[in-house]
Amino acid sequence: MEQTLLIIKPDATARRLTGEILCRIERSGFVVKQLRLMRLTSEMARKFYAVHEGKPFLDALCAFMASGPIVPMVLEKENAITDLRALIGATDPAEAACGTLRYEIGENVQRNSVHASDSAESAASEIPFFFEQE
Ligand code: IDP
Ligand code: MG
Repeated sequence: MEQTLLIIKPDATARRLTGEILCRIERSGFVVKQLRLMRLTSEMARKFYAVHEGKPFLDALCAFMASGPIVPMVLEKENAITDLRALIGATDPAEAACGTLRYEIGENVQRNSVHASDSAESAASEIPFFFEQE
């Protein structure tokens, strides 16, 4: 069994899509192992997105991530990391495949509704950012 981190971003909590996203995730075979509702400061967002230091979109991304409630969660499933990336779709909702979460509910390349770890290394550092070891 593999674990990965999903975050429901502020654009989705603001539109009250948390339940719909959770429903899609559970129907796709993921087990919710840990979950919380919280707010980030932009400083915390900057630490979380340290890999993007120097990118032109980073300041706006951190302000957006601090603009409202987020729902980070640990999900478990076989091949959880790859399968969750497939379920959420491409970063830009305009380029995301039909049927993916970002295609269906993402607003634009920044306000794309969800974050998911992109590798085993990312999951291993992103899960402890939000959750104690179970
Ligand atoms: P990912 O979330 O699909 O892994 P990354 O390239 O890791 O995409 O970017 C992290 C987040 O930064 C994206 O989910 C999105 O919110 C934001 N972002 C990425 N590229 C752009 C851009 O070109 N303009 C504005 N925001 C962006
Ligand atoms: Mg990424």
